[in-house]
Amino acid sequence: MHATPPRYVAGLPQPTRTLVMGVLNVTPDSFSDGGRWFEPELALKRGRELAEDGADLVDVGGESTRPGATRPSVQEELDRVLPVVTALADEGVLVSVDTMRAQVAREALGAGAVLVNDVSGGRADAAMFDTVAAAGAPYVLMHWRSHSHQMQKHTEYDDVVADVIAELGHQLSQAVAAGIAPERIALDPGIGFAKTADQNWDVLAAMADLHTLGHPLLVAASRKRFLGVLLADESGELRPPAQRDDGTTATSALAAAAGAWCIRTHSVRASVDAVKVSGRWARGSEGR
Ligand code: PMM
Repeated sequence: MHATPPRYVAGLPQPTRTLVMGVLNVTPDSFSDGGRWFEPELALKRGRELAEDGADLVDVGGESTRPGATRPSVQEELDRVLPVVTALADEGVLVSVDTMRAQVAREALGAGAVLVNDVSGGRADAAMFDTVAAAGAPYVLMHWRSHSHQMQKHTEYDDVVADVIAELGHQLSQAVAAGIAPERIALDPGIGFAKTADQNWDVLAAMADLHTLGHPLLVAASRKRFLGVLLADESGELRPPAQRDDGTTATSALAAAAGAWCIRTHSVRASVDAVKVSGRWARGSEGR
C-alpha cells in the first residue's frame, strides 16, 4: 500500500487538493442529465457554469454510457463534441474529452482538449493507445468490460477488487507498451460499469488496494444508480438521479480522504467544498 497515493498526472496542473471534474454530457440520453445540454449553445453555457463553479476540468462527452444506451455514429459524436470543446478551450477552460473513440480523441485534442477520458480503458478502439501516445496526452484509463447495452451481464467476479485491479493492470501495461508515458496515466475503477450496486461499494472501500497500482485515481460516483439504491425510499423506490447530489457530495469528500486524485461530478460547487474540507481535515491544525 502507498503511504501517500500518487496525485499528479503529468501534463495537467499540479493539484494542491483532489481535483474536481465537471460533467458535461452533450447527449440526448445520458441517465441523469440527458438532453439538457444537447444544443451547442446550452452546452457551452453549462460548461462555463461548471468552470465558474470551480471545476478544474470540464469533461465533454458525446456518447451516453447509461446502461442500455445505443451508440452514436463517429460523425454524430464529433458533431456534438467538437464545437463545445473548441469554444470552451478558446475561453481558457481546461477540457477533457470523454470518448472511447481514437478519432474523436485525436480531433478533440486538436481542438484544445488537454486530457482523454476513455471509459473503455483502450478496449473499445484498438487505435486509442497509439493515438494518445502519439499526441503525448494525459489519459484516464477506466475499468470496463463491454459496451453499455450489455455491461450489466458482465458482473461476475471471483473477487471484484482483485479482478478490477488485475484487469486495470493488464490494460495499463498495454497502454505503456503502446508508448503512453506512465506518468500521464490516471486509473479509474469504473463505478457503475459492469458492477452491481454492492460491487461498487466493495471497490470504493478498497481505494488503498487500488493505489497499489501506483497511479493517480479518478472516482466518478456522481448520481449513479448505486446511490439511488442506497437512498431508496421505504417502498424500495430508487432515489431519482436529480436527488442524489447530497449523496454524491459525501462520496467526493470520502474519495478525497481516501486519496483520490480527481472526482467527476455533476454538482461541482458542492464537491469543490467537499474536497476542500476533506483536504483541510487531513492536514489538521498544521502545527499550531
Ligand atoms: N461515468 C460516466 C461517464 N464518464 N468517465 C470516467 N472516467 N469514469 C466514470 O465512471 C464515468 C465516466 C457515466 O456517467 P454520466 O452519464 O453521469 O456521465
